[in-house]
Amino acid sequence: MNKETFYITTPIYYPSSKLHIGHTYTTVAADVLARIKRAQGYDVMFLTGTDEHGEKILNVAKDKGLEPKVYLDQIVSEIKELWEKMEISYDHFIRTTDDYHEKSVQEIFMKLYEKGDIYKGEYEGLYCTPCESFWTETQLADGKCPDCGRDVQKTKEETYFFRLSKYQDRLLDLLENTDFLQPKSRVNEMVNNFIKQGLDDLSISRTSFDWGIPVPIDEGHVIYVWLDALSNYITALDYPDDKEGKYKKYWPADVHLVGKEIVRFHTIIWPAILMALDEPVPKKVFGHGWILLDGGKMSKSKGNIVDPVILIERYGVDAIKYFLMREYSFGQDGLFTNEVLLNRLNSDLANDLGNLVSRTIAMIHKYNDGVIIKSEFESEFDQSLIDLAIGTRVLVEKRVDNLDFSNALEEIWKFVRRTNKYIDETSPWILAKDETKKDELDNVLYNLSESIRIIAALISPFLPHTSTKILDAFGAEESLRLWNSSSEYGLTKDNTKVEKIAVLFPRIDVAEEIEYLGSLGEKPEEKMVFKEEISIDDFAKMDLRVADIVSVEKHPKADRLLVLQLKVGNEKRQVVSGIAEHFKIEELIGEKVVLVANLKPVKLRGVLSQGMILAACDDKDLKLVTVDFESGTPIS
Ligand code: ME8
Repeated sequence: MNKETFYITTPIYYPSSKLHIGHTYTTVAADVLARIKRAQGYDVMFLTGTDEHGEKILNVAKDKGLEPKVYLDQIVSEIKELWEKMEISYDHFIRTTDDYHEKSVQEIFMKLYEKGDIYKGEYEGLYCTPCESFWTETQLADGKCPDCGRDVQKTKEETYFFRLSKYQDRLLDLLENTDFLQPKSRVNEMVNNFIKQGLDDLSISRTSFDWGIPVPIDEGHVIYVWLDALSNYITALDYPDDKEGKYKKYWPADVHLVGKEIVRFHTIIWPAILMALDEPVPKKVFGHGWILLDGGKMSKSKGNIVDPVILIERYGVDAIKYFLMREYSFGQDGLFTNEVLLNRLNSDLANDLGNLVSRTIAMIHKYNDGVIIKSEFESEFDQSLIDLAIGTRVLVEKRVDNLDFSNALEEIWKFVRRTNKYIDETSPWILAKDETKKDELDNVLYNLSESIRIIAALISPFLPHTSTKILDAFGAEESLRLWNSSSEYGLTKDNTKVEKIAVLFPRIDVAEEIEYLGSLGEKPEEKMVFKEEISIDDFAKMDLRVADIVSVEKHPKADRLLVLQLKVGNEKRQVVSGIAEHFKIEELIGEKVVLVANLKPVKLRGVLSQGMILAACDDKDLKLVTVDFESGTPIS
């Protein structure tokens, strides 16, 4: 029997610079969903990739002095490395510069053209290059791009148009009367701000640059990035040729995961293109919220990004995946701070899960020589634990089907906390003191082990490593690791050996760690440039003395200079110094300064200077080096 299919996609990201934790967020969510669906027995197709055409990419490559493809190959391999580090289980990675994609997009263009849904005209409008988006005057926010807040350019050029307006009624029906767009709260914006305002036909080609897929019938035009980009979801399945039947098998997609700022493209333009191609629209588009930094969206161009590589290297992949999926409600925006991250890791991973596992393993070793023993005993606390053990899987699945990852994990953690409570309720350390209660103790340790096995199986799509470590430690056979076995109680066999393991998630000292993380954000120090080395003998030639400033006058010819009268022991010295702009005369009198006493006397603008005094200065400030010591004292 053919398995039921599940097709899930992330946006294809712009490789205009390194990806950040925001991109990681969408991709981890897609990965978790893909892993759960595979575990449930679906034939999953999980697609991600990169969106490589357009003016923005061209400009970045130009700035670096590279051919676009050379630049892109480099950065795309970094992106793939990131996904490897994050253990993203994608089935296919599409690049819009792949030959098969370019060819298919041209075929899509021709299908639409031949149908009469693409026609040539002239476009006049406002264009935001960083967002690759056209706007009308009314859509601007204070005259700027409503998405990124930057300037837009008036653009007038010959262009091919897609008859978006023709699909207005069908789009309205799709958005208002189906579950196509999730969360539902985003429907109003699309309907009221875009569709009901009246949809204009869409410019889908550009002539002002050539980094794009050429319009097959018109050499001077390249296909506008969004038609190119959105088509990836079907060209990756070999549409339109479909020689291997992938398109037939997986399309329509079960869900496109996207950030909220590109919901418009995915729920208006994309379904309209598919309608024009007479193809089914995706089953669902989910527009998730943004991870914000200090109230603003993280953005590559603003430079305020959180580097996922730094985080996973320090805390581990599982911890970061857990944090992203648990901390934020998928449909809503959420704030990222180091403190939020560290507190979450401490409370849920180090305390709740980590402690449960380490306490249980320690007790099994201390009281039962590292062996789980099945017992006939039943305690009054067992049933509620077992009910939750059996019931949690279905609750998790329901949450995941609604893309509510945070509450899916919360369902598992309710069970984790319940299991911890079971330890307190049954107090195995007290049972262990009474030989007649051995059966009761075995029962407690068995229930703890079996609960932990189920927890480990349930977390496997979210924290694959941690899951494996725990299941290995508890000697779980393959069949006891399966997703479905996470709702079957009592599978752990009598006499199963339990191994000791290292701490799963060490507790973090939040204050210390925040200081450390803060220091990572600082600019690396520029290397100091020192003067040429001198020997100790060279230095010994200098005669440095403490000197009292007795009186001060302005230099008669130079505003910058002051003429200082100094007392050095019994001697008097006159020094001309360039410190006039930093001090008032009266501030200097009485200061005990350091004089280079054996400097060859010179005349500065006609006034004799017998030595110099030492000062420290940067761009803004200057301070005299002072020493509270008897005048004339040598300094060495
Ligand atoms: O828009 N919080 O690419 P892109 C949460 N190429 N998610 C975030 C985020 C944040 N702070 N920042 C980015 C494009 N994302 C187009 C897509 S699809 C046919 C073409 C995630 O590199 C989120 O998924 O700007 C968002 O939609 C996507 O990255 C934007 O990636």
